[in-house]
Amino acid sequence: TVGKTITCKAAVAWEAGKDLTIEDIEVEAPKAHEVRIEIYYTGVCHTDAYTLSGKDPEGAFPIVLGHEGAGIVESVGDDVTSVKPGDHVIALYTPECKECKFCKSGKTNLCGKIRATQGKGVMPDGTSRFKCKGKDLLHFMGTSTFSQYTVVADISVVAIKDPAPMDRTCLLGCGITTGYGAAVITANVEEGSNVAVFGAGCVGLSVIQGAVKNKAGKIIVVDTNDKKKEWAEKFGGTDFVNPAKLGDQKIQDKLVEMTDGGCDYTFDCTGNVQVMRAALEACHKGWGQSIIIGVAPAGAEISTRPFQLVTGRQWKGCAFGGVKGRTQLPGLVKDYQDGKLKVDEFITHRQPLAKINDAFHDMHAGDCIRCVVNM
Ligand code: NAD
Ligand code: AHE
Ligand code: ZN
Repeated sequence: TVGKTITCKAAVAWEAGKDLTIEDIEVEAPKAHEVRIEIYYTGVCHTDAYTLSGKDPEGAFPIVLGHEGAGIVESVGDDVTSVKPGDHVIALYTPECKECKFCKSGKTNLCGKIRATQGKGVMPDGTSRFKCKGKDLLHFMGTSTFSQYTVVADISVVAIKDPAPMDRTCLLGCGITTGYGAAVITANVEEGSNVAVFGAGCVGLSVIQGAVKNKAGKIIVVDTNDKKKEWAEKFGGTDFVNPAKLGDQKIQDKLVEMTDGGCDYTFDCTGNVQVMRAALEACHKGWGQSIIIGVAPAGAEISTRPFQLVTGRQWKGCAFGGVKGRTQLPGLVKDYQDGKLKVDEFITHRQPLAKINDAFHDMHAGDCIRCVVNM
């Protein structure tokens, strides 16, 4: 059966560095193993701004951005068994096919099944489901949540069986899950261990939340914006350091001093490669681990003296916190509903779709943790 094309509003990024424009776009019906979702709410993540800026080596235009969305399944293509029309869902930019080498490894949440086409901005069959003014628009991160309707692969969506407020749970589609998972799954922070979190945006504050859950000892939050001190404390940070106010002392030296030899776990939630270096060098000799979460611009590279690794510090990284979306995300929604996971606290701004550019401006103003866009 072939469904109908839907015409709806979407925020289109026509070219790098320009504001999005609200357009009427045509969204084709889902093909086999595809799902069409009516998006109700989407968050705006720093990564959307990063790709829009032109600094993402995979970024191409015109494109429908957005990857932090919740909605309701409108229709499904042939052979879709995991979700059905009417299901409340969260879109997954890290899909989970449960069959590929990656999914079966038990070592990673990265799924290999559709990564190549996802990176090119097309559906797994190599084509787009979006059209505007006669032109194809690219998909983004397999999700494209800045559209009232989007089409995703069936492995890129998870149903949330217990109804939960989508205007909040959308944030579990990226920022909150990423930071929380990085602490609880990727690092698996141990009780009493000392943690440093660089960058107290949605991702960094979620790392704090995960470190608190795992009963970390010190949770030192490092941010160049003093306004983040209060935010860090609200989420359970025990100390706050503004690295711009240390005079001649390097931030890594300050952290080593504060933790009797270095941190057990550090997290980069800034995307700045100098910060990544400091985070690695702030680790304890012999065992300290530094987890890279931030996304760096094309051409940027990390460096440190190899001696840092020879002497037992480890560099790691993760996408989506190491969380397997279809298997583990419903559990995080349940934790939220049971009052065990903070979500509402991250929402500082709300905008209607027509004002989505304001959500990007809010983000750059430095007093926004997350802006949720009502589609
Ligand atoms: P954000 O902009 O809300 O937060 C970044 C914070 O870092 C801000 O508070 C800022 O003041 C602080 N900061 C900037 N420069 C700093 C410096 N030199 N030292 C200390 N602090 C500094 O961003 P976010 O949405 O929380 O995302 C954080 C990063 O994580 C981004 O790079 C984003 O692209 C990336 N990200 C990665 C994943 C993943 O799966 N790996 C998922 C989501 C986001
Ligand atoms: N396309 C960029 C990298 C962007 C990137 O690392 N994205 C993260 C998610 S950020 C969410 O806010 C990710 O999922 N990475 C793993 C993957 O497979 O893309 C580049 O440098 O090419
Ligand atoms: Zn994101």
